[in-house]
Amino acid sequence: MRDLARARARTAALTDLDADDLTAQHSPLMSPLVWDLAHIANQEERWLLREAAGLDAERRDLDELYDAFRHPRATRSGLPLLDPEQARRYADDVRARVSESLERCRFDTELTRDGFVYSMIAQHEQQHDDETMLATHQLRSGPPVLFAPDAPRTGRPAETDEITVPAGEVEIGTSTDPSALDNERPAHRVQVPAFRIDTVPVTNGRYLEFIADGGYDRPELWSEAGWEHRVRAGLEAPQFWTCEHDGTWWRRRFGVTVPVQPDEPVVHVCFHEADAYARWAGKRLPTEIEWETAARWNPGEQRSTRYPWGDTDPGPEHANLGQRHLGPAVVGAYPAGASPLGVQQLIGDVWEWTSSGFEPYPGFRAFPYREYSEVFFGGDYRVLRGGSFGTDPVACRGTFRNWDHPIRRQIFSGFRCARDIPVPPDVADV
Ligand code: AVJ
Ligand code: FE
Repeated sequence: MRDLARARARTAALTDLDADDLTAQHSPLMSPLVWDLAHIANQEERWLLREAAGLDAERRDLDELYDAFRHPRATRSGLPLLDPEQARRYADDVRARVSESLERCRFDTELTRDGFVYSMIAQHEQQHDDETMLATHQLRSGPPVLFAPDAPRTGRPAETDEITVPAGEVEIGTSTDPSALDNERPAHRVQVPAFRIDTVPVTNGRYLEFIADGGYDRPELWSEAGWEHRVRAGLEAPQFWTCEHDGTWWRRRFGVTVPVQPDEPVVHVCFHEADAYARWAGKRLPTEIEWETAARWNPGEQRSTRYPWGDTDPGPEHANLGQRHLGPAVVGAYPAGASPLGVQQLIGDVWEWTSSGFEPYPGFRAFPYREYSEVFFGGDYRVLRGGSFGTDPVACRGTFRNWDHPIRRQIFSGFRCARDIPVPPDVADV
């Protein structure tokens, strides 16, 4: 219940705007915020009231209106949506009945065991808060309405740019984490060859070198689909960046224009930009298996942990999560969050693109509904890992898998690079 209450406080803060702002379509990529508000409540009604507690519907008539698969985001402002006051009241009414039902009945079903469905709904609300509502705030024009203290500005420089992860048979995914969603299951072992991975996410400073070296003008650095997109969309720099006449770079962040900080992770790049940068750097993006190996595998203990630093819940010393700040911290800001091998900032700051498409793990079973993961498998998506500064800890762990289209960059997406370990010539010869 604490997770649900925290989610609702955040939703309230993200919808503390006047009615025009809440019903406006700020971008064709996003719903009006008032849609998200009622969709969150409708999802909670379906799963916590009707399915988990077996209670009567509050507003079954709203199921169709707030079904994300029936209405594309760009069309939602034209629907007969609840107005902001009605949406808030609907969300409050559902929550009040959920609280009551929790005190009265205790079903033990697969859905409710270990609090799974309550965690699922808290994660659902937080995912909308981070990935749709916070992104809508970033896309919205006008004066700032969100405020937070600056993320840490000092970091301990890493001793090496890359970390070698030795080969091993590692555990990927989980069968025991009570809050794991269906696509994180089941746990399975994978033989992972040794590889190198960047110690920290790619910074704005490094990314500026790629731009200065003509990275956006050299088709050989881009995949075919990436170059086509780069030309069609006119990409020249990360989204929300502008270059002044004097050559300085600025970026708009939640309505405030700030200088691009060289030692912060780059954010608002699409998969294709990350992929081109990696080629320019003589590297590649990690697969999601490699990313999870770096984030969870403890070679000394030969086991996988929930987070890079172990199994304890994330605190402010471990990672930049939970919208405590409105942007990523500088690299090196979270030494306490490093993995046993010394890889830093895998959790928090920016979602990290991987080279992997979104596919089921061996033995996958859709639960509790096909539309969470299964219908997206095999589509035009790439997996992102690790969570951003806006991700709540309830929806962030080493096994958590996010996905989006490779052209999307309004999300809080960055990346780090990896590479194969070169085979020494004397070994290759024999
Ligand atoms: C996991 C972020 C891709 O936004 O489509 C929200 C999360 N699923 N409501 C999405 C989700 C249903 C999902 N992502
Ligand atoms: Fe949803």
